[in-house]
Amino acid sequence: MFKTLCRQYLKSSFSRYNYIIINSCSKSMALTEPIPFSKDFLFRQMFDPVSSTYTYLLADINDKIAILIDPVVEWAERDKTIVQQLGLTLKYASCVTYVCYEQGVAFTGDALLIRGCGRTDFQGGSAEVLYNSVHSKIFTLPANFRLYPAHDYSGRTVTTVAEEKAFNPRLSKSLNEFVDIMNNLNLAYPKMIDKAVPANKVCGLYEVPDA
Ligand SMILES: N[C@@H](CCC(=O)N[C@@H](CS)C(=O)NCC(=O)O)C(=O)O
Ligand SMILES: [Fe+2]
Repeated sequence: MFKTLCRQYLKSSFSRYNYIIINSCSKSMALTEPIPFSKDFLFRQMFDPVSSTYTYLLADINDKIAILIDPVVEWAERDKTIVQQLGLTLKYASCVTYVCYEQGVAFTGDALLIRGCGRTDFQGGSAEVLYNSVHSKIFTLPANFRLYPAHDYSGRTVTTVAEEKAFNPRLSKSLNEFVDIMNNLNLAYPKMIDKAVPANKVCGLYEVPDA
């Protein structure tokens, strides 16, 4: 039996989406049947090309209550316009790992990225804590849960628990191997870190221009 897998990729030039449609007839461990979104669930994925950040708008279309996950302050006007035009009431905006069981999705923030993970070399970062948190909180979710990260640097938009357990080149390894990988990434000092870490420590409520 042929099943169709359709996945959206975002070109970071900000201008084009490519869709890859593959007919798959072989049994693969990583292919899972997604839990469909319920009819009253509104879902939007927005993108900031400067920091490669995804911002998610989720809403209940019956009571029109909305939440924003991983908002980027430079795009507050864009998000405000969408919320207003759709007649939604924004209840909450935050950078969190959030699991929505009913829709079969989890938003993984900087912890788990598609085939990657957030770096742990900032002040207070710990590879061991990250590994244990992903393994106990994300990898224990049902295999077909879709995962939406806070960033992707290669235009990928979504993954699944099954895919990351099988193919994540860091988090599928043992704890010791993971710590070793994370301690030897030798990443450049991030451009916006001196702004981002103090802001994150106060949940982003930092030098926010008055609305
Ligand atoms: N190259 C980017 C990196 C930004 C960065 O460090 N991002 C965090 C998430 S906010 C991260 O963990 N990125 C993963 C990575 O760069 O591998 C920059 O310099 O701005
Ligand atoms: Fe981030």
